[in-house]
Amino acid sequence: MSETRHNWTKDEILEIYNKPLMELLYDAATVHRKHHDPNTVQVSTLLSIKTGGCPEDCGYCPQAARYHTNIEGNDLMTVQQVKAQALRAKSSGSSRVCMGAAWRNVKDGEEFDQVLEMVRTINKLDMEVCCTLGMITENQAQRLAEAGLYAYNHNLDSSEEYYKEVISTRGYEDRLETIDNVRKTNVTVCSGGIIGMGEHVEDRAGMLVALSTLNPQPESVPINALVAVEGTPMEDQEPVSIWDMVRMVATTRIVMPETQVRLSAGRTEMTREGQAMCFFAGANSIFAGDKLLTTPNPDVNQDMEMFKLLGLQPQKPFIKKMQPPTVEAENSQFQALGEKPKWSRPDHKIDRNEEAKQKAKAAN
Ligand code: SAM
Ligand code: DTB
Ligand code: SF4
Repeated sequence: MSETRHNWTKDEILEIYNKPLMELLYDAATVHRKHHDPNTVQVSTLLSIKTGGCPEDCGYCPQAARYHTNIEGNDLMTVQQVKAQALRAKSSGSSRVCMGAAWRNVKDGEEFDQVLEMVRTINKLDMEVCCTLGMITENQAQRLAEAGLYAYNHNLDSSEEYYKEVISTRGYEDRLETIDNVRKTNVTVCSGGIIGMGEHVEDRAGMLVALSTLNPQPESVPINALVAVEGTPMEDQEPVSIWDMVRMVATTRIVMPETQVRLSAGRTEMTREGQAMCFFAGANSIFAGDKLLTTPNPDVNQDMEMFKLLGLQPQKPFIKKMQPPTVEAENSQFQALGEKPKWSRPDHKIDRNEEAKQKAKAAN
């Protein structure tokens, strides 16, 4: 019988997070080796299939059109480009590809059809395929499932309270609704967040309450350290300390014992010793390749050297769940509905975002 609990409280999670470090590490490592092979780490590759120009105002994100960052925007990639990149990732040891698009939400039409074809193509390469495309309806989630999507990433990012300080163009309930739409299909849920955005430890615990009380819990939880990008309202945030990262990973592992915990953005700032502590504390996945979506990431050869040093092995795909069958487009049960989903647009402004907009205007 599963020992996974779905009733964690904020106080309980804070108590775990604040334990003396050696005790926290020991507890997390004990849970980790009970549910996972401690010497195996999944290697995933990120592909930014549509970059920049996003209408949202997520305060951390270099792809938001309103923040004048130095990233190169791109229209949707072709299926052939995506296939070539996925094959390259597979040959350098990746078992999972995560395709990201700088969209607020998915719209039915040619571009979504093209993404469905990308999903079918990568699934046929025997790799886990994940997408992160913004908000989706249940019908869109079903269409992705039929195309063979293995996972959908949609982060809660922080606690419900702090979320309002970071994003004003959508609400926490919109995020939960998309996660719920994914849950109605056989696609697995990937949802986590970012630390180092100026939130309190209580917000980190609040996010872990929101994730761990989902039933079932997300199969995958990425923990990102903020990459503070010039031009975003968070450009001046101090890098998050490795000790906070280790505590966050360990606490995530303890409250979500079966999930894949992903040591995600921010690894360029971490030493090998720091990352080794994160693996010991229960992280069992990394994103490899010299770029995340738009920001730098360690070189894959450096990562493979680290794996060798630590005796870690890259994980094979489809360990937790069978490979999903791919339904060809002509046999699909689900079609474009062209529905107009009712996503919310909360009625508030974020001072820090307003300042960033003014600064960008003045600079032009
Ligand atoms: N547009 C989609 C959405 O927001 O759901 C998908 C792409 S979005 C870039 C995916 C995730 O990347 C965000 O939810 C956030 O957690 C993470 N992310 C974006 N910018 C980041 C940054 N500067 N540092 C750390 N994580 C970041
Ligand atoms: C996630 O939680 N982290 C990844 C993945 N899911 C899509 C994205 C990190 C993006 C970091 C900023 C950038 O490179 O643009
Ligand atoms: Fe757009 Fe996603 Fe970036 Fe928010 S995180 S601005 S929704 S690309």
